[in-house]
Amino acid sequence: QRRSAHSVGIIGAPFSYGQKRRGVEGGPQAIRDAGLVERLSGLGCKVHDYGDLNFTTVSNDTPFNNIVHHPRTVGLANQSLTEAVSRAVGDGHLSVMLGGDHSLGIGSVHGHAQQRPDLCLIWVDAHCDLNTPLTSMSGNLHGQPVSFLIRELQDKIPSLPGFSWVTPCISAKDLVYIGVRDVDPAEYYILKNFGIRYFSMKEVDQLGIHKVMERTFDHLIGKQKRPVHLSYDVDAIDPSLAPATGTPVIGGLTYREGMYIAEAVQNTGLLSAMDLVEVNPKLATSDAELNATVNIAIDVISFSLGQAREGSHGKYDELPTPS
Ligand code: HAR
Ligand code: MN
Ligand code: MN
Ligand code: MN
Repeated sequence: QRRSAHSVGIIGAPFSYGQKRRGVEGGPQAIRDAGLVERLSGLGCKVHDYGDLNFTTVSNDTPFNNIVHHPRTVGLANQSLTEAVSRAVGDGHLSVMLGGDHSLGIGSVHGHAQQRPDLCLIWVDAHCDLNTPLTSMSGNLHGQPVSFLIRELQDKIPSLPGFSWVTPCISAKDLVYIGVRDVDPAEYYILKNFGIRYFSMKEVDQLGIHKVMERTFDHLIGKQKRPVHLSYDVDAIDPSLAPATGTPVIGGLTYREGMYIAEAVQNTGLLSAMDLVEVNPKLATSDAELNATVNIAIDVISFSLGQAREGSHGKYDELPTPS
């Protein structure tokens, strides 16, 4: 079957204040330089590049509770991202947000939900990013974005400076994690007590990635079709394959598992927005490490948008005949 070509809106989000390692703000540039737009055009996508957002660093951005770093700067960045994603989806594009650190998940999902309030969320990550500002041990907001998004959790979320605009936009049942293998105690408590569906690397081993995706879709879109938001943290992939990232965790997805997830999401026909985050070019110790990580990022996006390992239709309706 011929896939209908996607109209894709690319939003660069060069932002790093959701964690402490500078360099991840270089992700969008590195991913563009390696030829993202050309790859997507080659797939038949119509690409509109919105360029990079201009983020402001708020001065005197003192930590919340002496722990949570840069709350105003992170809040403001996500506020402008939410507008950008909402505009892209409103313009009729499939929104592709290039991070930047994963605190940007707040604005991306929130902006998507402005246009598609019935969306569901697939979070592919070594981490759950589910700490609240009161449970975070690192103080890094990239370990907390999902806690701001879940309705049932809101009476546990303190008001953070810079975050007054944030409204939760999904329920616990609208979310599935894939690939997790580094879960903090408070995150585990939330997973269990709020009934959040998750497939850790243990389940990937136990079930295989095919059944993991089958169960993911049964849970999220088994009863009724609705828009899918795919938030893909490159650290979900094993660090031997994608080393240039800030919080690598051994024992991750293989290349084939990582791409299978993307292909399976594409095959639902319901993908409406995605994020590719946590590529940090400065943490590559060689050109080979940088290229490997950036190429995997581009592959994840391409497979999510219609590239297929089995090949795909497009160029040939009929074979050339010798005259
Ligand atoms: N759970 C830890 C924390 O709260 C580590 C989070 C790391 N997060 C990311 N994004 N790299 O997934 O800080
Ligand atoms: Mn993450
Ligand atoms: Mn992660
Ligand atoms: Mn099957």
